[in-house]
Amino acid sequence: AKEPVRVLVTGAAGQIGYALVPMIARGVMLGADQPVILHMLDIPPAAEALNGVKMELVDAAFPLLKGVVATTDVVEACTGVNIAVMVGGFPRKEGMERKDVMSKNVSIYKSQASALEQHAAPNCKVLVVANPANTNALILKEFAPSIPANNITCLTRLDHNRALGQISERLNVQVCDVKNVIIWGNHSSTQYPDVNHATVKTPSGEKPVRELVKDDAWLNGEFITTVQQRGAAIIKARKLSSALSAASAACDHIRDWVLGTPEGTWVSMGVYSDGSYNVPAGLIYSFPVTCKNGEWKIVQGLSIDEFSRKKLDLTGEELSEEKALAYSCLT
Ligand code: NAX
Repeated sequence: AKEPVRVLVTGAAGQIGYALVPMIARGVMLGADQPVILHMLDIPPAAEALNGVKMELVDAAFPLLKGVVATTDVVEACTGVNIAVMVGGFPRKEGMERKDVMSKNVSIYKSQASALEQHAAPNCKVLVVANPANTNALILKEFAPSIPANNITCLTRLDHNRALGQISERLNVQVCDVKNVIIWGNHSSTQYPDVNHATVKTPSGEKPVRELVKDDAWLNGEFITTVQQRGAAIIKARKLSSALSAASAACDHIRDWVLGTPEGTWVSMGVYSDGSYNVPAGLIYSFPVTCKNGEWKIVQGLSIDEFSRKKLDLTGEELSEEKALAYSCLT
């Protein structure tokens, strides 16, 4: 039998946490043959609710779940973890300045970075979900210098999956037959959902999405804004932000990273930029990646037209500004 993997979920008493922990305990994230020990962290005001989640995990009698640590102590939470999914953060409240929200998250991610660096298992893989996801991940990277930069990522897989979903609905095809969309840049409304290399599996082979949709105005307009604004549309409908889709995307992100992407398929991940596609180095930016043996690699050599170039640059500029704002909070 396999040794259990320790998975940390911060903000585990929250909405996404509540959807995510049962998925992990059922093997959705790491596979149906991989035992797990869940480490759940939240803050003292949520301690009682967190304990309730722990009770439900016990009550669910998940065969793969070999233990549960539920704590408000960040060191206890981080000790020995192999995977860390960072969902906890400070949400933007009405009337708050952007800088104040950034400042709260910078201080959270700075201290959690140190705890992970000192107490996590070697080679721990980190996924930041909490917003501003890219910049929180960058702060985490800066304050955990002994964790390899390539081990620190942020979630744009939800945006990627939303793009697949929109194409599948538009063409009335199965979502599993659509692949290789790309989310470039920030997990924010400046993200660029790109279908220029996306394909659909048809009875007569793989066909480009553009050739099948036959409506560039839609693909360059409404499609992009629908994906960019989908989070807001969910809030409007549910009066709560996306939770089950975010949890599912977090599982997809870690599963593909650890177990690999299928041959010929790429996914989107927010990763530490090396200057590929002339994106400024030193940002956590969403790229198309393939994964193998637990490592991601940016897909190289894709053609970028003028329309796309502008959009890649715009979302990169926003990330550079966020980075500057985050650094200004440190002093
Ligand atoms: P909730 O407010 O329901 O849950 C957040 C939880 O984090 C709360 O239980 C809170 O007590 C806890 N928390 C706060 N500070 C903490 C700290 N220092 N350490 C540990 N826990 C802490 O929010 P939820 O709807 O679950 O969303 C969580 C985060 O995901 C938010 O930042 C949200 O903006 C972000 N999202 C990111 C997405 C992405 O694709 N990257 C999509 C979904 C989601 O909007």
